Amino acid sequence: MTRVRGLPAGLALALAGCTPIQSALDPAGSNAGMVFDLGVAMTIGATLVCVLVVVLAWRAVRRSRAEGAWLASPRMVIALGAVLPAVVLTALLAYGFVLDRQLAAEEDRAALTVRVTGEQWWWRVAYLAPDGSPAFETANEIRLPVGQPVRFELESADVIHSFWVPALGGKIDLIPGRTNTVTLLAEREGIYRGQCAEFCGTQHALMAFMARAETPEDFGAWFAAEGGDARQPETEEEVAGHGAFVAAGCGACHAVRGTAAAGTIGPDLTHVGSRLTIAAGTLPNHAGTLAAWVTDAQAIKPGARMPSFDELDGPTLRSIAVYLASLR
Ligand code: HEC
Ligand SMILES: [Cu+2]
Repeated sequence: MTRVRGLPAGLALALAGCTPIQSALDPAGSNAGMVFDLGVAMTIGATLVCVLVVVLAWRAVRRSRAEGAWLASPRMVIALGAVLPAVVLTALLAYGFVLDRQLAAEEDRAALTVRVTGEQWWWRVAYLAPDGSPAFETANEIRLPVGQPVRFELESADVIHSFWVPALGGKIDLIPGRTNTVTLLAEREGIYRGQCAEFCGTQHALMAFMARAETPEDFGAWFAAEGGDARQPETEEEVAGHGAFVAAGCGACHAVRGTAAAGTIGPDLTHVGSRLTIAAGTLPNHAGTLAAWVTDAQAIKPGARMPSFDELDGPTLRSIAVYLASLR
């Protein structure tokens, strides 16, 4: 596919801000590439029309009334007021149709389906088996194989959210009671940040996720491991942490496959230790931040649907964090 690369570097930088992992101006996939191309075409078209209008207006005020009469002639009014907009808009519409057809063709090739459910304020992620039943569940992170289109089924558990990974594709709303779909094809390995793009409540800004595009081999290995049960606690501290996890009642809301914890209110924690971030992109993921989150979730993300467990003593909290971090 051809791609327009005409954007001046300074402008691109100014628009891209400082986070290259979340930029629609640095497309890493075909869907994002089409959105980018359409954006460039519209920017160029709008600039040309704008220049034309400014030049004509300038000439009209510079000339005397008699000399400028040609601008107000019926022929000019029809040409600039009706014909030009019709031509420009029709061309854009046709271009949009072509892009739409290309996207639809990609959906037909998708072999893998991922169901993403927006929740206040995190992402439930289920990889589906070929028969459409969930093969396994995870949260707040999506992995996809480079070069293979992946179909996303987008749903919401509560209010309207919007699924957007700028480097991989356009935004699609997650609407309660309906399933929207989008197909994304990552063409470049990398870690791309996604963000809820529709205000969905107080913690909307802290509703992000990571999309990791990997080689098909790495993806296959991850897929096989992620579908399996949780790693058993081994060290003394991990065993204590698992005990404290059970005692504190975390399993009422969280599932850890292979253990008695089978809650479905919060994110699946079976392999939480292998994720890059916790609490939907709010904190990096390590034992320290896990401990902070468990003891003080309400300070870190006020209103989140998880209580702060500030009654846990230091060693207990630490053991829970070490246990969670070991769930790779
Ligand atoms: C009342 C239900 C509930 C209970 C009880 C609960 N959690 Fe949570 N937990 C949640 C919800 C909901 C989230 C998602 C919050 C968000 O990001 O907005 C969450 C998020 C998390 C995360 C981050 C997961 C991720 O993928 O980013 C961890 C880790 C976690 N909880 C651990 C625990 C531990 C440990 C306990 C017990 C001490 C516990 N939770 C008890 C509901 C609960
Ligand atoms: Cu949201």
